[in-house]
Amino acid sequence: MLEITKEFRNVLKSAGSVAVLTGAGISAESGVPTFRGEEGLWKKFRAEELASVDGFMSNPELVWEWYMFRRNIINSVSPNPGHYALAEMEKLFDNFTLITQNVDGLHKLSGSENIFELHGNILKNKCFECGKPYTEEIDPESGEHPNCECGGKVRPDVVWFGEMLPEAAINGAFEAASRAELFFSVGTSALVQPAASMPIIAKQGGAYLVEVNLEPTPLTDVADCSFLGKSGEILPQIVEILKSEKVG
Ligand code: BV8
Ligand code: ZN
Repeated sequence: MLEITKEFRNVLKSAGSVAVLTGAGISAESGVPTFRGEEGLWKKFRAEELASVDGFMSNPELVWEWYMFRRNIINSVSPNPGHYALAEMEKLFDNFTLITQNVDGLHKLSGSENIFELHGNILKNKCFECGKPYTEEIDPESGEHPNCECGGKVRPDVVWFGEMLPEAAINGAFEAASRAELFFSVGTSALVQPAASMPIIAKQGGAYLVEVNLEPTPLTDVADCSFLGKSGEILPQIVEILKSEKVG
């Protein structure tokens, strides 16, 4: 069973408002490639090159191919125990906010409710020009890249590098981070901004900061406690301890 400090145990017991930031690592055990792991490369291209306006404008076919490749994976995977643990955790606190960098929709699928998707949703499309959602089916095999009725190019409804994050999501996430008494950073290399500043804002606001990640990150030294390991194994154990404290 996971060993936790007395201090963390007390925070678990007493925390009113809790926020969690997740990254690609929480979906890794579901089979979704992360960005910086060895799978971070796709046909020798880096995510930063493909998930960008320049990348799409210079080679829409290649970028569409990458998104279709990822959509096929995401349509074939399921949430893992790490996702389900966060959905259960949400029910155990009065005030719980899930902030995700992931675009795979697995948190919603696993039952989490109060979610801010900072970087959009890979399964949705929109018009590059007018931003209108594009709801027609796009056949991945067709190699076609439809245009919106306004003539704009249709693109995946995700936030690319250099693009602003959705206002509602970013404002809601910053607000939840600043008033959190307990903040978890799970499965993220804590490099991409502005998401990576959320744990820092929480800490500056007095939150107890917990990291759950497979490897050390820039947050590890800042965190009040850091669990190095798989989120699918660690989070369920934290929830078990939380449940025993709530009952106790
Ligand atoms: C913005 C959606 C500004 C798309 C994504 C220099 C040049 C250009 C830009 C910048 C620059 N410096 C800073 C920037 C800003 C830039 C940025 O931060 N760049 C980084 C690379 C330095 N940010 C932006 O551009 C953002 N926009 O700043 O706008 C602006 C201001 C005014 C006006 C206009 C604009 C937009 C960023 C959003 C980009 N979109 N995704 C898509 O998915 O296709 S980012 C994408 O990468 C993900 O969404 C995610 O956020 C990020 C990857 O990070 P992680 O999730 O952390 O994944 P990673 O693989 O890195 O790490 C996984 C971790 O999990 C690892 O540590 C691993 O050890 C761990 N792990 C693995 N398995 C497990 C595990 N942990 C636990 N259990 C396991 N089983
Ligand atoms: Zn349009």
